[in-house]
Amino acid sequence: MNAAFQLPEGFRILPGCFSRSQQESLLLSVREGIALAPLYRPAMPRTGQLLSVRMSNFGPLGWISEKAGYRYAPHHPVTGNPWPALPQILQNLWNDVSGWAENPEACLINYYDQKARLGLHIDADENAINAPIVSVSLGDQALYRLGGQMRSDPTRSLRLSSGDVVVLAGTARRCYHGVDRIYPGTSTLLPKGGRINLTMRVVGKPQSKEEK
Ligand code: MD3
Ligand code: FE
Repeated sequence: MNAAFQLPEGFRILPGCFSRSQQESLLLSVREGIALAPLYRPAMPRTGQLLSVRMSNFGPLGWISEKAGYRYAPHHPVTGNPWPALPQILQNLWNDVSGWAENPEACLINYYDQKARLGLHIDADENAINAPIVSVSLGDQALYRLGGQMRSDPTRSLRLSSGDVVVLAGTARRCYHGVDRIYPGTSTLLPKGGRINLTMRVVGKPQSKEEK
């Protein structure tokens, strides 16, 4: 089925990058973060329909979705407080695997319960479109789908497990991707099940209207 699909240039998966004990300490940091910046369900632009994935962020900027549109914002949309700082363990991962000199400004926390999904999309709200994205999976396995730069391009499905890290650089950074399903009961990391994905991104300065 995937015979014709080549992984895009710049796609790198590091299976089992985090050991169980590292996953546990990362989870503690995530819990501290979401105690300050609770997970919330973002609304889709225009329709206001709620996403099934719940979200929060670490770092100076957070990715938020509202009826008015998607954007990076310095404050939690519900509490109005600044996002908690990026945990050192994630900064260390960025330093080890990104190959990028600038620090990530945003780390999106996605929480998937057993029914949550994320439709096929491109991450295009960052100005720093050449900076890589680094993502970590925790908890239940996910069926992750990766396509090409056009929605109609063929796609390939991969299973992501707890502790896996994915680095998206080069062409891969601009490819369609999504999460088709969660496999309940495939990890013991989260006592109530589900999956957490952490995605670090450089946002970069907004371009002026003239530059666009
Ligand atoms: C491939 N999250 O938050 S992470 C997202 O598992 C998002 O929660 C998914 O897509 C998740 O935007 C996938 C891995 C990932 C992140 C960005 C990508 C894969 C990507 C950008 C381009 C291509
Ligand atoms: Fe994405």
